Formats: sequence, C-alpha cells, structure tokens
Amino acid sequence: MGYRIKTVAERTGIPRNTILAWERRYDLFDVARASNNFREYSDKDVELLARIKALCDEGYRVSEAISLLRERSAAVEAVAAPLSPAPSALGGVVDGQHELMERLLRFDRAGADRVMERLWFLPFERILDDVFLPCLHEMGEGWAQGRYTITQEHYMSAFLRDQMGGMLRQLGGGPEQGNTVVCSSIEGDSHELGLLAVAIKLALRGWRVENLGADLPVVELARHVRGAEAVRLVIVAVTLTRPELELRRVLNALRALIPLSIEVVAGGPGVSVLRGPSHDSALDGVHVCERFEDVAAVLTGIEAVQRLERGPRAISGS
Ligand code: B12
Repeated sequence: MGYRIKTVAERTGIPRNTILAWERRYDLFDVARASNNFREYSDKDVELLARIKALCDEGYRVSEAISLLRERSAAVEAVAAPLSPAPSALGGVVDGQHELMERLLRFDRAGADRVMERLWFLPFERILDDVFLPCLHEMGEGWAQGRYTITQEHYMSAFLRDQMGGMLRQLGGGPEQGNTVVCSSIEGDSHELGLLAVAIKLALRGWRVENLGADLPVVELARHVRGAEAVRLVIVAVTLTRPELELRRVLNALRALIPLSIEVVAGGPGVSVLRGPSHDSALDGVHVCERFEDVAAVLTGIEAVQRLERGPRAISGS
C-alpha cells in the first residue's frame, strides 16, 4: 500500500505543490494510481524526496540534488543506501574527476563526454576547482615523473580547453556591456588553461571578458587595451616559472604602457617568484595574485570605487 500526497508532504516537510512540480519537471518516479484513482507514493519515493530535501537544505539546487542522487548509480540505489547525502555528493565529484582522467588517458573521447554529461549540472566553479584543475595537476605531476606521455598531456589539455571554451561561450563571455577585463597569458608562456578558468570565474561575477589567449607580447597587449572601451582590468597569467628579474621587467613594461586608471593583475603559479623573502610582494601598480580569491579582492575594490563614483551623480540627477 502506498501513501497519499498529503501524508508524503507531512512526512518530508515538502509542500504538496512542490512535490507535484518536482515530479513533473524532473520525471522523478512513476506514481501508482490506487483503485480509488488517488496517486500513491511508495516508501522509496518518500525516501528519495527526503534525500533531495536534505541536499537542498545543504545549499544544492533541486536539479543539482536530483542529478547527484541519480549519478550515484541511479536513484534506486541511492534510495536503498542509508541517509548520508553530503559524503555521497562529494564522492560523486571525486569519482567524476578520476573517471574523466582515466578516460582521457585512454583517448576515450566518447567516455569522457559521458562523464561530462554527468558533471554538467554542477556549478561551473566546482567543475573547474574540483575536477579540471585536479586533473591538470595530476597530469603535470605524472608527466614530470614519466608516468604519462606528452601525447596524453596534449590530449587532456585540448579536451579541457574545449570544455572551458564551451563554458565561456555559454556565459556569453559575461554581460554585453559593463566592466571589461582583458585576459592574456604572459609573452613566452603557452599555458592558457589557468587563465581560462579565471576568465570563466570573472564572467560568472558579471564582468565582460575579452580573452586574448596565450603568449601575447606585452606591447601588443597594451596596444589593444589602450584602444578598447570600458576596460577596467588587465589580467596576465604566468604559469611557467621564469627568473624573477625577467618577470619584473616584463610586468613593469606592461604597467608603463597602460593608463593608470586600469588595474593590472599578474596571477598564476609563476608569480610565486615575486614573493621571495627578500623582495616586496607587489610590483609598483601591479597586483600579484596567486589565486583567484586574491583577484576577487581587486574586483571588490574596483566595484566599490565605481559605486562611489555613481553615488553623487545619482543624487545630483534626482
Ligand atoms: C597543460 C600543460 C601544458 C600545455 C598547455 C596547453 C594549454 N593550451 O594551456 C603545453 C603542452 C602547451 C605545455 C607546455 C609546456 N609545459 Co606545461 N603544463 C601543463 C600542465 C599539465 C597544466 C597547466 C595548467 O593549465 N595549469 C593551470 C592550473 C591547473 O594550475 P594551478 O597551479 O593549479 O592553478 C591554480 C593557481 O595557480 C591559480 N591560477 C592558475 N592560473 C592562474 C592565472 C591567474 C591570473 C590567477 C589569478 C590564478 C591562476 O588557479 C588555480 C587554482 O587555485 C602543468 C601542470 C600543473 N601543475 O599546472 C604543466 C607545467 C605548467 N608545464 C611545465 C613545463 C615545464 C612545460 C614546458 C616547458 C615543457 C617543455 N619542455 O616543452 C612547456 C612550456 C611551453 C611554453 N613556452 O609555455 C611545468 C612548469 C614548471 C615550472 N615551474 O615552470 C609544469 C608545472 C609541469 C611540471 N610538473 O613540471 N604545458
């Protein structure tokens, strides 16, 4: 015997209309009809709803919660296991990362695409931080130790570059108007995946992104920035380690060629040489940011100044 929707709503704490909406939208379960034609929910259905609600209470969107539960070898199995949504949710992503790595190492494009289909429901930031960047790290280590070949490394980079390009396209490179950030890798550096990850995070934050890609001479970068409109920030990614003096020279040249009203950030693993104990952490007028969180502080500063600039105008216009 099954439960009527009123009882399910009471037991799960999910309003009746919400249950019906989820059911319709996400094709959750086949609800049986009792002989009196009332809808009937099984114990499994109730358990599934409780799990979805538990994940939502932790901050997941409904669609994310449902995909997470489905990801764990389909909802039926997930329902049969004891209630422990948080570890299973995390496990799903970690498994996804390992499986993606495995597929790419075997040049199995179709398999990698299938893994991505399961991961797409996650927020982009989580895909970047919990799947793509760890894969790249593992690849870098493995390549350096001779466990993976250059071809495997190129294949994975190309695949991840495609995925990140897709993310940026989906975001439309940020809004059509507004604050623009110009992104590029430093001259002589062909690494562009860390930069792409940053560009996606900037677009998510509402910045319009112009991504100029890898290995752009600073003179050309500066020429472009001077001719572009609404640019408030230039981000230069440095992945390779290079001599500190050389890095300072290139960054100083860039700073000198760009109007002071535009902020300049140098970021990525390669800027760590600027943080040695015997040196100042910052170059004159260049923000040195090893992580995206450090860039976020610069963005907050720019956005705060803009709000102040807009304030008096708004008042005088009224
Ligand atoms: C993919 C890759 C390549 C690809 C790049 C493809 C592409 N389209 O981008 C190719 C094949 C071109 C390549 C070439 C080379 N590579 Co390579 N490569 C890598 C690999 C595997 C990933 C690089 C990457 O995208 N990193 C980005 C992320 C994953 O790095 P991350 O440090 O985790 O990033 C975090 C922060 O640093 C930050 N971050 C990263 N970027 C940025 C940018 C900004 C602005 C900000 C704010 C933050 C930020 O965000 C992340 C999360 O916190 C790394 C391994 C690794 N550990 O990174 C090696 C690695 C970077 N490569 C390395 C080397 C040596 C090379 C070559 C010299 C090899 C060779 N002999 O030819 C060439 C250099 C070519 C050149 N002139 O640039 C070394 C660098 C060593 C060093 N310390 O300098 C590494 C570390 C591998 C290793 N373990 O030795 N490589």
